Amino acid sequence: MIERPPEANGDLARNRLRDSRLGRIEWVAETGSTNVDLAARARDGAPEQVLVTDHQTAGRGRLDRRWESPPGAGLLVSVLLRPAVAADHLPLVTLVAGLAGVGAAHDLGAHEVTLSWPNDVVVGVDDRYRKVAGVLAEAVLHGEERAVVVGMGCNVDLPPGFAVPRGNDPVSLAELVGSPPDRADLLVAYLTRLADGVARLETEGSVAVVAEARRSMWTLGREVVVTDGGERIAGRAIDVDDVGRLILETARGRRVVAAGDVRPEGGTS
Ligand code: BT5
Repeated sequence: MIERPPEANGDLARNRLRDSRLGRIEWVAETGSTNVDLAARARDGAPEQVLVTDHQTAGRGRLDRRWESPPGAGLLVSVLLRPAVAADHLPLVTLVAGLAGVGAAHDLGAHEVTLSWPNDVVVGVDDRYRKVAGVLAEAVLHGEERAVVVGMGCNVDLPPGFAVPRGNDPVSLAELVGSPPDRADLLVAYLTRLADGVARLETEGSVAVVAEARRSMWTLGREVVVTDGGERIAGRAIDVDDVGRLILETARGRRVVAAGDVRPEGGTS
């Protein structure tokens, strides 16, 4: 559903986030990928800003996967951040953004939404999950400068029968709350939480982010399989460490995982 023209959605969000560090917002009808667009701007030295679109023709997931979303069916947003954090804390931006996505879904009434480490916003169904949103954070190094472009695709109102590859089971906020939320409201909720989360990361380090991740993570306490490149690690997810890595208890002892895809043991979702 397209609530209003993109410029009007952009005006609405800009007005409501006038005093935020993320108040520089542009909402366009269509582009290839908002992450690619903002990465190019970051390399040109652009300041912190937000790009939203109704439709992407080449939406990206991690590892060159695709993010699919029919026009108007999702919130497709990228944020160019220049966080004042140490390089080893940059991966925490993925968690901060995922938690902002979870919080924004709660703000709009989808209280069952949670985080699947490291980048999926999900709803647990028995031992599986359905994917509401995905986060893609990419570092951009240019000269001495460093930026992060963090993109989120969130399913707002998917058409019946919408399916994606790789065994992911999409679900939309409309299905969870009974009617499609306004994407400008969702954007404002998300950016408000993202700006807060990044500010906390800058001022307090990882403590608050990790504490929130421990509270809101679907993954913790579950038997999971993590695939990272060719490696497959099975174990119980027991914690996240102070740089956001997942700690697994495996048959061969503890393993600390920095990246990868997490699936429930024996599951495909
Ligand atoms: C992600 O990757 O989940 C990150 C997605 C980030 C998308 C945003 S949209 C705005 C910004 N601009 C971009 O170009 N990208 C970002 P990953 O964990 O690799 O998951 C990708 C997988 O999710 C795909 O292989 C599909 O299985 C599944 N998928 C694709 N579209 C989906 C959808 N609408 N809902 C649920 N799952 C989906």
